[in-house]
Amino acid sequence: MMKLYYSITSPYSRKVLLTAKSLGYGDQITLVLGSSLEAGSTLHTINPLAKVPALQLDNGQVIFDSPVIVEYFLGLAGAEQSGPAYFRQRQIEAVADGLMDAAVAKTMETRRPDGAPSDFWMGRWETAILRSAAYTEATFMEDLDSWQFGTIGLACALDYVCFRQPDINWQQAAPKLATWYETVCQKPAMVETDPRKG
Ligand SMILES: N[C@@H](CCC(=O)N[C@@H](CS)C(=O)NCC(=O)O)C(=O)O
Repeated sequence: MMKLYYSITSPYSRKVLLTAKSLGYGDQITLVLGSSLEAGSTLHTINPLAKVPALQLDNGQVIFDSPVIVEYFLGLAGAEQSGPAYFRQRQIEAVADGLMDAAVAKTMETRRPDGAPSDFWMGRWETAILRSAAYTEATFMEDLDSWQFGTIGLACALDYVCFRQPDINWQQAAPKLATWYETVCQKPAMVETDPRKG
C-alpha cells in the first residue's frame, strides 16, 4: 500500500486524495495523519519541507509536492499528460494551488505568534483570491464540466477559502463560479472529505 501523509484540513492533501480516487487508486492508499509541527515525526524524515501531502511508495520512494503527486497518479493511470486540454487543467490546478497558498497565508497571518496581523499582507492575499476567482470564471468556465485534477483542485481551493476565510466574498467577484462550486460540493467525494469534519 502507498502511504499518503496528509491532513484533513489541508486543501492540497484533499486535491491529491480526490484525484487518486477519481483515477481508481483510492483503495491502494493508506492515509497517515502527518504533523508538520511535530519535530522528529515521520513526516519530517521523509519530506525536508515538513509539509503535507507527501506520498511514500512501497519501495520507499517519496513524492512531493501536490502537483508532483498528481503527475505521478496520472502517469500510473496512463492518463493524457500532454495537449491543450491537459494544459488547461494544469493551469486550473496552478490557479487553484495559488488560491490555496493565498488563503493559507492569510489564515497564518491571523495566527502570528509574534504580533498583530499585517493589514498589508492580509490585503495582498485577499486581493489575490478575489482576482483569481474572477480570472478563473472569465477564462475557464468551459473547462469545468469534467471532474479531474484541475477542477478537483479548484473545488478544494474554493472550499478551503469558504472554510477558513468565510468573510471573503469571492462569490460576488465570480457568481457563475460560485454556482459551479455549490454544485460540486454535493459530490459524495467532496462531502466525505469535508475539512469541517476534521
Ligand atoms: N506546494 C505544496 C504546499 C503544501 C502545504 O503548504 N501544506 C501545508 C498544509 S495546508 C503544510 O503542510 N504546512 C505546514 C508548514 O508549512 O509548516 C503542495 O502543493 O503540496
